[in-house]
Amino acid sequence: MTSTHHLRSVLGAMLIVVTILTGTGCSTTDPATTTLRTRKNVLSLSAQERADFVYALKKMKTVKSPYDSSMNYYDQFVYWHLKAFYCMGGDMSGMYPAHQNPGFLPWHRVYLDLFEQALRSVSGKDVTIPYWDWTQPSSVSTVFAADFMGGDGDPSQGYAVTSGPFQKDSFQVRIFDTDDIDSIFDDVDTDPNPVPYLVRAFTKFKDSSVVLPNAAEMEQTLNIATYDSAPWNSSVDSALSFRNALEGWRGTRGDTCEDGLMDVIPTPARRSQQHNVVHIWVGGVVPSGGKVIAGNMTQASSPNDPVFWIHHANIDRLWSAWMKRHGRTYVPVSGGPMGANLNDVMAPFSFKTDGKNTPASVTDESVLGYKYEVLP
Ligand SMILES: [Cu+2]
Repeated sequence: MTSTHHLRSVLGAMLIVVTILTGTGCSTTDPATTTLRTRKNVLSLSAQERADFVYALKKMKTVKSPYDSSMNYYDQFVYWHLKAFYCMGGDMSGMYPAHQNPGFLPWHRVYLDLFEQALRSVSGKDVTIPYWDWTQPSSVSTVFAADFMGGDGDPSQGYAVTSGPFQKDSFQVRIFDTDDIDSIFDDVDTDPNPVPYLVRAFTKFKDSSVVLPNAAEMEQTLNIATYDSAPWNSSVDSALSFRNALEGWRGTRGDTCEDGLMDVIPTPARRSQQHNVVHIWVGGVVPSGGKVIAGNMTQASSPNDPVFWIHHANIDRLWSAWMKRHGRTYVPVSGGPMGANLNDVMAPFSFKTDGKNTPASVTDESVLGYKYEVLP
């Protein structure tokens, strides 16, 4: 009795201390928000956090996929992303609603969350996917440091990545775009480049170069008041579509199925923006060995390059930032491409038993258990 009473007194005293602590300075006392995982800016990571993230990424290559035992867990995600560009049944019906439509943001949100959960389970570490805010000029040297994503490709070795944890012979690429798949982001013909290592050609786009989006361009995108508009594809006027402006297809005349792959019909003035241009900036399109090749980030199988994850965490963060400004609204409710309507189940995520596989179910990222360190 005495010991129970004593315990109660101790607990009572602790509660008072906790109340005082939370009462001073900390504005939120909602227990639900205190348990959210935080996706941090890459610039905020400690050396240990960088090492843990790298460890988890590499561990994914050593574990079998629970969805398909013929491939490893990392490659499962690459395969889903590549398959999202296939025209199912010869037209665009039945495709995964991952690109060139309103589902771009919710599809990648579910996809990244599944990947984050996988990173945590295979590594046993408390990791989240950090975000790369490419509008911060100082971010480039941190992202591509030798203890994180490694550096640019080496032109004398076919633009192979030869530094950092994912360098040639340390990180194997196994899922390749098929022969018919061209560089997806700016409609340029590239030769198939099925090499088992990462390829990067920073800033190089044929005989010109590209730059990362700046803060003013990001602001302009975040201020577009409408989430998306008909015809719900890559040809929507960016003034009427935050999604299309952020995805970066400005200057296309729509989408088509060509050689079994979803493609865009370009206008002469076309130039990729925002999300797309970051893919091109990392991967590049370059002459190499008598061919024109695209780096991994410029291909449909872009998640082969781990930079994909930190880039897309930032895209997901910008969606959250947009909703903070304009409300948690999503369109279309109906009448859009299959899988991209508000309550459609997004393929291939029908296996999820938690119901978090429709656009409506994930507009609030906290239901997936995470938040961002800072929203612009
Ligand atoms: Cu994607």
